[in-house]
Amino acid sequence: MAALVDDALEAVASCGTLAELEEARVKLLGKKGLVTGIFKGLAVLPREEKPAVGQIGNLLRGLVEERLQDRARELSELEETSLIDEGALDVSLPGRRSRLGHRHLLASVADEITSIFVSLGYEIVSGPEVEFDYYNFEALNQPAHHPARSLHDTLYVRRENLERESPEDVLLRTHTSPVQVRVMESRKPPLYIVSPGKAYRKDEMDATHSAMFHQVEGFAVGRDINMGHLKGTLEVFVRKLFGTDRKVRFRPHFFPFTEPSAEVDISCYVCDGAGCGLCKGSGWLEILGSGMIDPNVFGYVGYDPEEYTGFAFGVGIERVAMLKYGIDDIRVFFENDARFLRQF
Ligand code: 2NL
Repeated sequence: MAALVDDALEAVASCGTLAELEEARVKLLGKKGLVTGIFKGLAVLPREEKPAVGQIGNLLRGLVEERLQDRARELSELEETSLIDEGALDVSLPGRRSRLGHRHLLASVADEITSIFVSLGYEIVSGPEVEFDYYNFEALNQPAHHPARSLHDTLYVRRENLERESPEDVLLRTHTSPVQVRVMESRKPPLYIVSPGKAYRKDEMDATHSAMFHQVEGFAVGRDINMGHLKGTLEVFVRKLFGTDRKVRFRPHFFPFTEPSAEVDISCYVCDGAGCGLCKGSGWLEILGSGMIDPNVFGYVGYDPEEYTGFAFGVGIERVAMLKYGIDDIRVFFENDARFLRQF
């Protein structure tokens, strides 16, 4: 028995390569191996000898496994050293550096916009993306059947009453204004709020449309807030975002929730106002929509329109990001192709 053990351990120790070691493992521990043979032999032994021989078999198996592992470690170290000696493995080569991840372009543009308002003293508020019709439309001066409230453009989660549009209808918000309605409903002026977030429309996706998009809306409400405050604030904002060499203009517009309303344009940075493909010949690029909050909105949130006035605005993040970074297809923001994302 002692000779058997010596032979087994010698068989392991004498292996010169990992391949030889694998052969030795099969010879010793494999199905037809030496150690396995001891256990097979138990069947023909007298009952009283079985425990002792079984115990020896177990000890031998444990010992052989241990020596196999030790020898494997020695041999792979030897192989590595000889690879280095031959010059096949250059351990002085620098490692492969993994690229550091970073924020999505839309997230950093949204941050840039909200930070400008935070620097002006505004507070950031967010709210639900699944909203009641009441907060998304009704309280924003667009009651049922209002022409500006097109069923075709809204993604409904649940229609309460299919005969008529109802304020209990549940939908995916079409702008982040409902967050602001909720703030006004629960707090008293003065309020200076920005609400960044996702909004949804029932749009086919193309180069300029996406069913999910991002907005930063904001508003200021207090006593005696007037159009001059709107102009001053938004002019500062646009200058900080696009630089002081852009001209800024306010152009009359219509929104259901503001009166009067204005869109804000900057002089085209491609042609500097001369007219080109980007600005479609006008020399101007539309940046945001704004206006003085309609007194009807104050009625819904329980403010006295004789006591309070305010302005509000909405900025499309995708549009601003596309203009700032010369991107001509909105889909690249959502395809998550790393070759696009890592450019910014
Ligand atoms: C646009 C236009 C706008 C507002 C958003 C607003 C919010 C409340 C009350 C009144 Cl709570 N107005 N938001 C006002 C004017 C324009 O967004 O073109 N956005 C991309």
